[in-house]
Amino acid sequence: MARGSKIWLNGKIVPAEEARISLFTHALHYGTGAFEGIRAYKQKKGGGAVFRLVEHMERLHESLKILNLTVPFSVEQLVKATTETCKANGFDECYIRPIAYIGDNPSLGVNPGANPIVDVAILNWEWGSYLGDKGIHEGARLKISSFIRPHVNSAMTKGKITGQYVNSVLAKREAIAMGYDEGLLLDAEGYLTEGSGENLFMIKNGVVKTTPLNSILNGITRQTVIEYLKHQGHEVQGARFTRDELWCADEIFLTGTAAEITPVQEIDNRLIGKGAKAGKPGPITLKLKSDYAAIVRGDLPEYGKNWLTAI
Ligand code: PPE
Repeated sequence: MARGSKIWLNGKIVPAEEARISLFTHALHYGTGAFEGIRAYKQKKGGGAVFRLVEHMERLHESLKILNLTVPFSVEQLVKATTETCKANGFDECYIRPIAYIGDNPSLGVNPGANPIVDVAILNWEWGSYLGDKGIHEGARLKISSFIRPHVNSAMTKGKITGQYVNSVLAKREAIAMGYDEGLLLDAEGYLTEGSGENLFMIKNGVVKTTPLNSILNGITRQTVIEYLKHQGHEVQGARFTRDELWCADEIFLTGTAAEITPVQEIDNRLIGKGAKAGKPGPITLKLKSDYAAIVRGDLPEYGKNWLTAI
């Protein structure tokens, strides 16, 4: 995966090897940062564009508000910085990682003081299928994780906060070590929440359900998919469900910027779907997957007129 040779750091584009940070960085010790994951795509009409860039930068601002940190750059400045960074790296299509964190702060300790130093960087790299090429085409194999999504008063679920991702790393590595592609986390009461880095949808008898917002990240891909499915005439419910309801679904898919639309083949050694179709991506998932690929490339203009920011 090629990395961009340039990084945007606190307002300037610099060579990646010069963008170095101190071991006294508060966020390294305590996870006091927030980040985003964004994708840019080559457009049908030529050139590249960033998908839902404004919404991602607004969520970054909200994550920093949750951390009670002051962001030194406006959403508009960050939007401009992102397209400039992609341009500087010569990428039409790439993954984009903005990150804002408490830097080399005068006081290193849990208490960062009244006005901690917040540094902001934007990185680019090329990133293929998040759950592997087999996962994106044939469907991913998932396992209910032994790790749970922390209680809503322990993890601030609306924030994409760096320190909180330790839980995701544990769940992901456990799933991989057990031979699966991804782990699904339950909440403290035993209901499904999401994957280590994706939101979760299930379809049964034509009704689409996705886990409610209480304990999940409010995924931007999830919002896109809900809007798309409603527009296609599907009923979409934000509803809690258990693992046994999930096992018996007709179709399951994961959504996320990195994961895009990834069909699910199997959960806990049970193939999803019935009869000859068991373990194969279902019709709603397949159409969504190809339409999503078209939407992000500006090839289905009836969706999201303002979702693409040209590079
Ligand atoms: N839940 C979690 C926990 C999550 O990390 C993501 C994104 C989502 C849901 C989907 O959100 P959205 O991208 O807005 O649709 N995960 C990002 C990071 C993945 C990583 O390994 O790092 C991503 O997809 O970019």
